[in-house]
Amino acid sequence: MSRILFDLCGADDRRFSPYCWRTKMALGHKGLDFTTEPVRFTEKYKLEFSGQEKVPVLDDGGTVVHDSWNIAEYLEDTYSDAPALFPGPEGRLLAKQTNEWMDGLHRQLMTFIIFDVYQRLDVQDQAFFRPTREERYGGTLEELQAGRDQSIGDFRANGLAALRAHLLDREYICGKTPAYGDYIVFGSLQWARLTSEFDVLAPDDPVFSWRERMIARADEMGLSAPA
Ligand SMILES: N[C@@H](CCC(=O)N[C@@H](CS)C(=O)NCC(=O)O)C(=O)O
Repeated sequence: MSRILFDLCGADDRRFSPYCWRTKMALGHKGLDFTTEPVRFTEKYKLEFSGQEKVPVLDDGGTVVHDSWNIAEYLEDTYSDAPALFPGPEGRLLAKQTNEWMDGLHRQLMTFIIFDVYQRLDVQDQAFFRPTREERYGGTLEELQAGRDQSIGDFRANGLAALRAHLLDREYICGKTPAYGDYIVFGSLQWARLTSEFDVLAPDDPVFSWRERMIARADEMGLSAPA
């Protein structure tokens, strides 16, 4: 059976979408083989069969699911004998809460790397990205990113405070071993790591050490991606 993940693609075939990373880690966790189909921002025709315009889209032997959260639920319910993405009685609810929390941090995270992301795109995608993102975020890409030296301190101290506190007495967000809650947050930090040399994490932060463990986890699952 073929299993294809439609995955955002930048210049030099760089795969950095935070949401696609959530799905890749979820597929790896379940031990499911897959291939990827690269999709540029300007290649939305490749997604027409899914009835919408965003990645990730999973074509699982003809079953088509889009949106990273929907895909995680689909995988959990369809491959229930494989390791759980949402372990424990309230696991799904807690992961959904993490999903909403992380999506809430995306706007700020994006402003730290927005011009770097642009520079990682092919020319035709740059022409799509600049006007759409400048309208959405209310400034030029250069201006938005230039503010990062002032705002990173607040993000590290306050934006990540709940996550840091949670990691003080556990190795992973989901407990002793990583699961989908970890993959949600990792997807976003991986996005920043793969697009920008600016590290959004301080090296002495427990969140930094957790990210190191998650990079090792991705390596173990055959999903290595050099920064
Ligand atoms: N809530 C969606 C968000 C998906 C999303 O925003 N994907 C971006 C790539 S990271 C996309 O396809 N953007 C296309 C566009 O902006 O036109 C999910 O969790 O999958």
